[in-house]
Amino acid sequence: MAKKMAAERAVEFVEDGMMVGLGTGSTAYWAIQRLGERVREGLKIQAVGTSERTEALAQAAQIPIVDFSRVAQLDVAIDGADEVSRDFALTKGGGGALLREKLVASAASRFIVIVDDTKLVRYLGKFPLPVEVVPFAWQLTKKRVEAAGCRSTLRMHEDQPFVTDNHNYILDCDFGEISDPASVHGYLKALPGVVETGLFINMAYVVVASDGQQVALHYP
Ligand code: ABF
Repeated sequence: MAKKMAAERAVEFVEDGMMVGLGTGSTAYWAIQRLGERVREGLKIQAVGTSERTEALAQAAQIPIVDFSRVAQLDVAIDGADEVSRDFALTKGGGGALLREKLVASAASRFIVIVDDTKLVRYLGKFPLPVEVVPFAWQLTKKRVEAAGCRSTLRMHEDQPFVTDNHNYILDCDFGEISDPASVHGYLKALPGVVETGLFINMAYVVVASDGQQVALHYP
């Protein structure tokens, strides 16, 4: 399976003594499973998770988890993505963990994104862009976000607003094609009430796998 192949290729970058950031999602799941196998074979690593679920999966795989507050630098972070554009910009946050994922990615010497080829797009935007906002005055923030040229929807869970691990809300924003992710990100981040966007720009080594073959892409 392509996701598993991409994940196992990414785990090859992990060496003894490393501090590893672990992401969320079904592709990152395979990276955690493979890392757990290597830990049981003797690999000595420590890891930080980007969500409570990730930490639980890592502990079940016997990967030693440490609190991020005790970590200054990560050697490698491995995570999935919702979309990867031709110039390796990413949309992330479909799982609602984008803030912690971006903090972990930014702390890593090498941030490796693992996807199957269904995630590759010419331009970002087919997947609605997740934007994390504080609950206070979120409706005002929503109006300002939409002035950037999108239709946005408050992410719900059952019949309540979805609440992130950081006690914030998520607006899922449909911009159509995002040809200039950096300017969209910059505009949104400057808005009061916006905590983070799911745009990850010029951060990632991207490992793409498709059934039957495997391609490792690096950002330019
Ligand atoms: C995390 O997992 C999120 O940023 C992203 O939304 C999701 C991708 O999940 P999957 O690998 O299951 O497609 O990386």
